[in-house]
Amino acid sequence: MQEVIEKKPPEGIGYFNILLLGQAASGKSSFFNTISTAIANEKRILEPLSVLESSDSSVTSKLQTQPLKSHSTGSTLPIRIYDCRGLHKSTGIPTDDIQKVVQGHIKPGYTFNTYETIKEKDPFYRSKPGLNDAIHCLVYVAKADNPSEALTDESVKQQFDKMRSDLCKINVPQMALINMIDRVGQEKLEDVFWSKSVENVCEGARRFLCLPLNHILPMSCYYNEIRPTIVKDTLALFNLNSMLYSANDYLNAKMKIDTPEDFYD
Ligand SMILES: Nc1nc2c(ncn2[C@@H]2O[C@H](COP(=O)(O)OP(=O)(O)OP(=O)(O)O)[C@@H](O)[C@H]2O)c(=O)[nH]1
Ligand SMILES: [Mg+2]
Repeated sequence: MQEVIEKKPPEGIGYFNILLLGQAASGKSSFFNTISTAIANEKRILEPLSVLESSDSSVTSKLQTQPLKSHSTGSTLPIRIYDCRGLHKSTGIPTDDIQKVVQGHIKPGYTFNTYETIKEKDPFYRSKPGLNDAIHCLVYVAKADNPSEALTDESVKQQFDKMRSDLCKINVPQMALINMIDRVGQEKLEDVFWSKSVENVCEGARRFLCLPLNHILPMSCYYNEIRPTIVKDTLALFNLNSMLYSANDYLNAKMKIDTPEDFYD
């Protein structure tokens, strides 16, 4: 908690921008709510974003975020976690729009249209985005019991592959949140980093997504609890902290912080 609360982006950047992307009903909005709960630390579960029972198409249709307020400091943290519509063959986001969100062209509040990309005259279109508007860490959210469920359709698979290769070109850090690990294995959640079944799932996701293992984050969100638990709060904060480290490294590299001016001469 302390590390999360104290992290600040480099000077000139207002917020760490993190984008949650993934299959419908993988728990993107639930992760946001779990993070809000852990940071607020008010001994109750907060639900700023809507979560509904599993469905094929996305409940979330907008690019949305909410301020994350710390109870202990009383202030809003410099973190924007963007939640958006999932990848899905008939109701997902156009690949171009994902690219535009990452570049900072799309403002929060925009409702995605599966069939066409955002128009430049749209009030939610930002024509000249800066680093402050762009995404600094992209997080794929997948279900632990079936991480590649969304990609069984060829058109979604193509979209995903295109998006991955575009993102690799601009070096935005990519991570995967393997959610619903409560559905795999019998171990208690506090044993998540010792669990063989969780390791197997993360290893499978690593191979499938071609990401380093320390970029694969096992998670279980609040879904049936009445009160927050220390284990879920801690896991959520631990995962958020990993995202913030990546975002911070990316910003430092982009802004050439710690790079002497003559270094590349
Ligand atoms: N068992 C379990 N269920 C979860 C977990 N996280 C979310 N859920 C449930 O999964 C369902 C979908 O969660 P959402 O947070 O709405 O998923 P989403 O990715 O935002 O979905 P869309 O907005 O529709 O794309 C809800 O019924 C949640 O309660 C988890 O860690 N474990
Ligand atoms: Mg949602």
